[in-house]
Amino acid sequence: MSPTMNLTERLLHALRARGATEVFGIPGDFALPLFGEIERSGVLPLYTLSHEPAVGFAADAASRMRGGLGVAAVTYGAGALNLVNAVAGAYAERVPLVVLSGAPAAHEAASGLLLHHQVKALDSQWRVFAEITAAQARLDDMAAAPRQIAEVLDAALRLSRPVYLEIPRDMPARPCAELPLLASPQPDADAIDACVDELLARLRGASRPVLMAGVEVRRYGLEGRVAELARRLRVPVVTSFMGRGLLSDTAVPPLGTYIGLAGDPALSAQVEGSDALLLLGVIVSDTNFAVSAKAIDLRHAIVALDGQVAIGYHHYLDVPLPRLVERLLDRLADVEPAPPAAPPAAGPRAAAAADDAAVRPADVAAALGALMARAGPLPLACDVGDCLFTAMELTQGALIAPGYYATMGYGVPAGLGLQAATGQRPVVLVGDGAFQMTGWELGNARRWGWDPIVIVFNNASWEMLRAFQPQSAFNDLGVWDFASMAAGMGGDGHRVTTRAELQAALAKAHATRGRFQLLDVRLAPGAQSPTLERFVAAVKRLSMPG
Ligand code: TPW
Ligand code: MG
Repeated sequence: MSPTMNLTERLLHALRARGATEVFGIPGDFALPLFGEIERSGVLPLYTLSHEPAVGFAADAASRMRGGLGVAAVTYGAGALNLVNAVAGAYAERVPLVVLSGAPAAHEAASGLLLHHQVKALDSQWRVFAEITAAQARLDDMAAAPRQIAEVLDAALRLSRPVYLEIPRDMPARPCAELPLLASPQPDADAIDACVDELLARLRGASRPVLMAGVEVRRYGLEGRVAELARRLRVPVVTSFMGRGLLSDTAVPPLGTYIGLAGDPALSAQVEGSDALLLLGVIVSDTNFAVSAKAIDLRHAIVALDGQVAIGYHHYLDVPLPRLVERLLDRLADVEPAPPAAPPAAGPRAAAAADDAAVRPADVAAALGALMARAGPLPLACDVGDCLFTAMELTQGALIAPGYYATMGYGVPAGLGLQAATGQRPVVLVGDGAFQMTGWELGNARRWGWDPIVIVFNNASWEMLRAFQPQSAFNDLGVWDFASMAAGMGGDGHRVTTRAELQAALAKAHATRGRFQLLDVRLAPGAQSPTLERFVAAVKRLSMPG
């Protein structure tokens, strides 16, 4: 007999067994008993933050960076509904994020009175989350709860999508039986074989095959296996926008990141001219394909995504990516793998200049590239804005960013989540507009022992929007003095206007541990990264009639 555990303890052990290493959260009265049990049991550390969007982004980042489940705990109504955008982003970008929400107890719901935090009906929140999660359960029946927890958490990992657990406030401390071990659903092996046959025939008949690795390769922990596959298939490898950084430490370092018209023209031509483009776990979207979705003829592509494979017009409906990759490797067991390739030259092409010229985004990429070349790679957590295009100019360091769903506000909380989950010190790249949304969360860093290096691309502007619509005055944000705010939040601020100051501040920040370091980089007005300039030019060209 296993020792008696309560519902919260069972849940936390189940989360830990599926890779979770911490819980991020903000309590409320409907969630106080749950939070009380999380703290008392000590099974996983609990990190509270200031605003629920950050709770979601931090938990998302923790999962993206280390694999396994991310966990966000909130209260019913006002708390949970504040989390919606972050969970939607996790759904869109395939992150197995677990939402734990407190809720009214059954007897409270039966009182006939409206409860505080209630929207329209008591299950309004449930219905909102059903739309943006892949599995849901309300844990209000202790006989059913063990199986429900196992099913929902297993689904999160299997589907690599967020899930939702609602925990009425009278349940967290109730005794709970052990969770069952559930068998995972078995797809039809013959169908997978047929798919593999067709896929290999298509590749063998091609003269210009290319393999593009996407975000699901990381989510399912397949990097090493896909590298092996590429060596045996002897096809050139690139990554998608969302997959940037994938395979860089393997024997088949990618030729680069495909970003269509915004990227390297030779690489784009190779991808778009391929007669057998194998897209492994690539989210096929306009950002991933950086405005040239039409340049890729999907009829000549092989798309493995979301548990399905499409080869031209043939669709195989139940082929999970891990099974597909394993079966392909089985078939290629006798093939001699290609010898390991040398990694491509690291770092951006521009040298990191240290003079009195005003800083441009490309200088930030160059300075970071030089720092990483000197001191080793640092993981990047990136927001949406020109900082994300600038990150594309850096080849070192792992990157987490909402590259497809493109929500602002991700960078700072993601950096905190990354450090909580892995212990690694992150570099956060964030625009001034995005920093205004969630930058405040840095105030939590000292309490939890985190010390990210935060680089604010301060251009007093929603510059990405201005790039598309220069005539609008509403994109002006005015100059905020972020450097001065750092001290009050427990960190060090550095105001940077020249390239020499950038080098000096970055070196100082890197050498200072134990306090967050904020570089308030005052960019030259109107300065954009080369990648954003190409992106905007391409979009304008494409949207011109004729
Ligand atoms: C939650 C729409 C996309 S880019 C952008 C906006 C408002 C401007 C970003 O300004 P920032 O960076 O951070 O100063 P930069 O380099 O362009 O100057 N609300 C959310 N997400 C998105 N994507 C938007 C609005 C948007
Ligand atoms: Mg800006």
